[in-house]
Amino acid sequence: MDDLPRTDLRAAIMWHLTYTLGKDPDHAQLFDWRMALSHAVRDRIVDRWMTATRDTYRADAKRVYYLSMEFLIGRLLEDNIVNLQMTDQARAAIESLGLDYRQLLLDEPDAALGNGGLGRLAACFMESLATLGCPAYGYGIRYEHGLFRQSFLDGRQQEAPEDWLQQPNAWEFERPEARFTLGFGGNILTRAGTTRWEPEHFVQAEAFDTPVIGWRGRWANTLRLWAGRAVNPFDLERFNAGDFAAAAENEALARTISRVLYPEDSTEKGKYLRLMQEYFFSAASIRDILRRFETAHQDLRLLPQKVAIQMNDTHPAIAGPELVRLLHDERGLPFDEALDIARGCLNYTNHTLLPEALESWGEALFASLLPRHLQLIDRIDDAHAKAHPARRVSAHGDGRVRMGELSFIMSNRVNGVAALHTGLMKTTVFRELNDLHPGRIVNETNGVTPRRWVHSCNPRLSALITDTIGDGWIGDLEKLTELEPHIDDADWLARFAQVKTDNKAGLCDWVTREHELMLNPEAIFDVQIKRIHEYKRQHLNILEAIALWQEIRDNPGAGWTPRVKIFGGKAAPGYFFAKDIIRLINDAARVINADAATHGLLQIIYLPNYNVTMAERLIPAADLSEQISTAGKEASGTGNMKFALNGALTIGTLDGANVEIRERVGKENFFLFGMTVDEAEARRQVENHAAGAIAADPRLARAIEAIRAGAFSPDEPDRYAGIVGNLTGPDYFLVASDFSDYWRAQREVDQAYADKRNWARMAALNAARSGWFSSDRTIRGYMADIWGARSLTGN
Ligand code: KOT
Repeated sequence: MDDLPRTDLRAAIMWHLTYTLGKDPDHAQLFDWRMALSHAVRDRIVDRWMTATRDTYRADAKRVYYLSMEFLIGRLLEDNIVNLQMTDQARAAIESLGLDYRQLLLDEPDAALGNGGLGRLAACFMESLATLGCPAYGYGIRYEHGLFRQSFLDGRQQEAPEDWLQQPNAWEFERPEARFTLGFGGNILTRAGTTRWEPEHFVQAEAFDTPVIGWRGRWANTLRLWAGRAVNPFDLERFNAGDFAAAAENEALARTISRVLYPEDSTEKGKYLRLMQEYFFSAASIRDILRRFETAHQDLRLLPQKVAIQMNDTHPAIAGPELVRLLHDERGLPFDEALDIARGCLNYTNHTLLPEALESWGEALFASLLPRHLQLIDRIDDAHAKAHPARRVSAHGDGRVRMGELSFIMSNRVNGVAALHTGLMKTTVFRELNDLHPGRIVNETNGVTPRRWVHSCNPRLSALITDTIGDGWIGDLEKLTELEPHIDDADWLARFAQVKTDNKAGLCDWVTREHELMLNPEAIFDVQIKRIHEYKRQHLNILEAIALWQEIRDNPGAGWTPRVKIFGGKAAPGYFFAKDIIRLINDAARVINADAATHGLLQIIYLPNYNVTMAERLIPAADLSEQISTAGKEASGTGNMKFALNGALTIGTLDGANVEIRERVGKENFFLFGMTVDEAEARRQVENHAAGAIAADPRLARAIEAIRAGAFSPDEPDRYAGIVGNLTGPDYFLVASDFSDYWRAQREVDQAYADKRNWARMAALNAARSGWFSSDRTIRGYMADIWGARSLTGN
């Protein structure tokens, strides 16, 4: 076998095609070439990865452990090539082999190991941690099936299983030796003053490692995902007795633990398997963390100096009691000391204040799966009550185990993800606990990685920025402010506007190819892409579209600014109201797109199966970013940041990070509408607030009436009785009450867009002033305020 070529990428690709894939170039498919390139790229990561691990051991540096049920990483090949700064080399090598580079990149399946913002944030954080040279591990679950694939049948969402692991994953290293056996159920035995848990069922967690390389390839960390495996995978006795299915039953059961990602977002389903998943990955991770610590240290009291654990929402909250259990029951430390040590390591990020999304478990279910942990939670509660006798806040009570309270009590720091959200945490859900522990809650406003969300996804904009201010912005996004002086240069601004025009043309081509629809490239590209949820108010958007359609029909010659409304996003399969919203958008799109009277002035398209790759396509081509949640309900949003960075203007409420985006880009460059948090709260107290709003706005009344009368569902006129009933009745999310102001802001958008030059100016100011929303800045904040971690690369 020829030696593996180390420097010539083309030769390395050929080598891997032959020796890793076992393929003759004459018979290789796109898949084979993509795998060969991926392996060649991976080789270039591995040395740096091992060096980083060795450096961390040598420096005995504090390590950060990011525990997350979701890592929505998308595709990795381009990310890795970009961060190794091998783009030109890789393109040249692939083209010299007669292949199309873009097409090859797009052959990779999205790793959809997440639902939405929470999982994508974890992915951006992994990239920024590596960029900053902070020693860190991501811990999660290696779901065999990521988020379901969405299609539409007669406008209705259909769900099909996603199967990214059907083909081999080039990036991961299986670690059969890195396994932990985890127990469930069983009994608690107390003997000679010591208590031990004797579980009844066991599964193994097997590690799969993916290296994550930072910008310019200076540092690489590990994403370690756990897969469920049986302790005794095969029962020979049953097999020999002829019961072949039963012989493999153990393995099948164990594997179900890491089989599917729960397609829930901001709703909590009390699923037994879900709690098993949470314990499975948290407990395996905690054992791995302790094992690594104990290879270098004997004194467990040093743990908080060497280990910072971040719990991404409450899904890993059981890590707290598990760590206490390992320190107290298994290592013999006194309970109070075990608790102090655990609390010194743990931190918790809250991502939502929606009551239905705050995790809690019935105590019977909890006790049946984790009996010892329930006892320990009671002791944790007792210790907390003893320290704060005046007030009683507990994790376990009234027959439930509340993971938010548990996480708070077990954490050194608790953080929100945008300034407004952090403030609301202190005054609402965690008011009592905040009073007891002033200073524990801190804010770390979210951010996004500029490598993926500007440089890779928007190559035209990236080239213009680099041509203008050099490439330092990619690793230091606040440098984008250096663009500001150029905005007054008419030629520069024309180039900036041309980037958007070209990106829109590219999107039009793709939509024509994939969806056989011609979009008007002159129109405002108005984009709302995110999970479908009442609080995100996609129904407010479609109501405005319907009202606009009616108004254009009334008065076709009124000089309307053409619009293309683009929707993307999945609904949780059991969230029927959200699925109705999807169907309504599709039904309305069908009727409106077919109307000759509004043709070219208003188009609506709902793109199926929204995912990370689709976001990378849509965001660079957007003119208008829809961030229209009811004030107080969107913890932060991160799509809002991606749009602003790519030169889209926001139409939005004072919610989540919108508030901070508006402060930074300037209020004259942001289309604000809607009630504030306080106004919304007051409005809900007004009797018949929705009916009042509808009576006061004939446009809104007419749009709702069209839906009610079946204008978009003539074959089933009462199809949207649920939506109409809600909008005219309880309307908790205040769609009706915010409609008039939304309409007003949308007409301001129309007017502003008509002045092309000024629109480009506003868009450029959005891009130039949004550099603060880099996840590098966010991670620096976590390192300084929460983890006490330092960079080993001097970043
Ligand atoms: C889902 C279930 C339970 C608890 C929280 C969630 C959740 C919250 N999933 N995604 N989020 C979003 O997290 C993002 C990152 O912080 C935020 O930008 C966004 O506002 C949250 O909705």
